[in-house]
Amino acid sequence: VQAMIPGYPRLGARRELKKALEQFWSGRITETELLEQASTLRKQRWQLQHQSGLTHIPSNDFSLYDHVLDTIALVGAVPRRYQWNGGLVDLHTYFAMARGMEKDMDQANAVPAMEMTKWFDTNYHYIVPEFEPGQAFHLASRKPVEEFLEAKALGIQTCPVLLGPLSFLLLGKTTQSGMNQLAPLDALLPVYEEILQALAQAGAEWVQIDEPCLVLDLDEATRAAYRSAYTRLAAQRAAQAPSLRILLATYFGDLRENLPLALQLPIDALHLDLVRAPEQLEEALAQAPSSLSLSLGLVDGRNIWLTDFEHVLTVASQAVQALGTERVLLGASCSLLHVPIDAMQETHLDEEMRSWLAFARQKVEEISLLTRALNEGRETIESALLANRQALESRRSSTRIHKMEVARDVQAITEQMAQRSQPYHVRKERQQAGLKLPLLPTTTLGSYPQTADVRAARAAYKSHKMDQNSYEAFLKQGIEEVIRFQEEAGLDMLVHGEVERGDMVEYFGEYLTGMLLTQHGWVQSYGSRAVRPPIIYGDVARPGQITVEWSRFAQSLTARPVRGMLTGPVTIMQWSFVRDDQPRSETCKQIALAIREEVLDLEAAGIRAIQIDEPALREGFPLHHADWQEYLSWAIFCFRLAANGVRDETQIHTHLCYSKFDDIVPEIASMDADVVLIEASRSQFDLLEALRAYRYPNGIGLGIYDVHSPHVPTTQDFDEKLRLVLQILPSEQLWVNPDCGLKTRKWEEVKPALKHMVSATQQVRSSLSLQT
Ligand code: THG
Ligand code: ZN
Repeated sequence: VQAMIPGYPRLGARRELKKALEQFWSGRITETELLEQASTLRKQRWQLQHQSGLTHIPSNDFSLYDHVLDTIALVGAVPRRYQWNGGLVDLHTYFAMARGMEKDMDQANAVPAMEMTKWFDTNYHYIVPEFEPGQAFHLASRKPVEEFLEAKALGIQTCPVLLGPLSFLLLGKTTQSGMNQLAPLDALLPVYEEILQALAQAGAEWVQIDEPCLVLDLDEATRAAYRSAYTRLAAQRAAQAPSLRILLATYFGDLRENLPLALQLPIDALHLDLVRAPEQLEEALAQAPSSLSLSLGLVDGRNIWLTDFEHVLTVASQAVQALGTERVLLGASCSLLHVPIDAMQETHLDEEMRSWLAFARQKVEEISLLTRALNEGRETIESALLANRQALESRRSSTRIHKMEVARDVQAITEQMAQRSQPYHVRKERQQAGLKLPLLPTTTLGSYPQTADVRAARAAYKSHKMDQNSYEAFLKQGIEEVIRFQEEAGLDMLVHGEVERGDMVEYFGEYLTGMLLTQHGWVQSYGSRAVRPPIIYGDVARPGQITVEWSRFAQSLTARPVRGMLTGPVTIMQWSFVRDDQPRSETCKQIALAIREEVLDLEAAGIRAIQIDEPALREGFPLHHADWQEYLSWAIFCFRLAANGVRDETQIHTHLCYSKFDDIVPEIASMDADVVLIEASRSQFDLLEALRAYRYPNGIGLGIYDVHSPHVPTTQDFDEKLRLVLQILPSEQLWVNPDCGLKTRKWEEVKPALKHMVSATQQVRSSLSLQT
């Protein structure tokens, strides 16, 4: 039995890569220095994995930005606008695709970065490849070979990881509508043949080809393309690299009707995610041809809990019995990219809590131990088995996890609690009687620029260098500035600006029981950016008010309505590590009850509109369409449970972003928020059409200011956009707002942009009133 992982985190235990990248981008270190630091990081990863006893050690799983972008560079699929000269893709071109490119210092002439989107149902974002009609490819990077040789020079034989050709195409977009997504396949395969041959020549024995798209619903044409592509690659291998073996990796779900296909592909090993989809093992064992090995993804690559050794050994032993030790690999369910690096760095946790956790380093050790038990007998890891059993037992029976009151409150949830007492049109009038908003009300999403002094003050407060009174005074001043600016800009509904919050999920995690924050538990979000997901370890409850004082203070400063600002239960859960000892739906209900209490306290404090953000609603969607209904039934219920305890007069807003929404308009409607503020900068027209076609009934704020760009739109720009939207949706329904929070923008950009947004709205309002 071989010990494997499909990939390892890249940023480093102290986010060394993030720091090196940001220094390089700001010109403080040279390209050589950046590459040296990256090389040092890779060396550390390999040595650690090697010393722990992994036998299938990945290479090329490292990336300076993103592995899909690496693949774009590998096959030379650089879009024309980056003015690449066609040779090897240099670092300048690589980062231009990732981060955009300035031309002649002229902002208007800048080429924006390539689009980013969510990697399956994770919080990781990849760069979306673009394919044009007649797309040409050629080998334009030697990264996989270089990294393989780099490890080899350290005396470590690695298994290079490539994103497979089908997943690469399926995850991309075509530049011409109607173009077949798989049209470039024939042109692409020769580059894969070339790279496989180069790897074999360099001495690679195994290559891991990732085809995560095999866990999606595929049509017959796509399945046929899988068959023919892998058959072609196998024929070429037989001719040119007969000793090279292919491990085809799938993860994040079950292959379902693609399983027979995957088992019949001419490959040497198939990796299955047996954490997300344990049930597929039985069929795989029964149907695997005798030439195929199975790689058992039994250690959870998406969560941070200690592995249940007995469970893994039981399952893996079945596989060994069926296939023999030679044909079994044991490993993580997916790349460890999605977990933090080392639980031992969390020194603020007590010993017991830490013993429940396994981050990437610990998982590598678990896999090595378990593999040893399979190869050399259980007795060789007896003390580890005992420690594992004790830690699991301490978690199972801990009084820190179960709270009687929470169980009781969840038991008492009724359908009616999730239901507003009146339909939208009745509520709308009652809300308007108090809010007295003009036609096309203007507002912003929640956060305002978080300047260096805000971050410095928060850091000083957290490290006890600033006392509570000074910090609170600082925050109040920040809130007052944001309120005064919004009044001056002429916005109709105000927000307090969220100066007191860092990451929205971390913020709520800090105040809810049953959730714990880490100090170093960073997980890459995109490029150099990372988040620290909280760990939901126990029953979640709200011990006291969280945001109410800040909202009350903000409202006391102005006569205009100030909206309360909360994160929704689905998003808090989705962006945290969740319990594995109860269904996600239960965890979500607990969070929903906690947020509901906060909503009701905001209402009682005189807040007339409350926004409950659910930006992660979409990414939580199951990968198979057939599972959507089950998810939606509890996820949307939890949102409604959090939101719908309020009186008719209280206006509920929600905000959705980071994804495509035109295919879930009915689901959005079933959330029954009075206003949905929705990001539509990417496929605005499709979304508008979908909303119109469905006759979406409630208020809609379509983001008409793209906050992800430094560009400041003019009044004219906003005016044109608004009039376009008004051709499709009725003005009585529309709000005017940016498409996301303003946290990462600069005040110099935000101030003129919002003023232009308001003046364009005023122009449009007066021309509308002239027409009637
Ligand atoms: N919070 C969480 N997940 C998210 C987002 C979020 N996922 C989607 C999207 N927003 C990802 N976007 C970002 C944007 C910026 C950063 C991270 C994710 C970021 N992080 C800082 C960094 O890496 O330097 C660290 C932040 C900090 O110091 O707290 O800039 O908003 N959970
Ligand atoms: Zn947003």
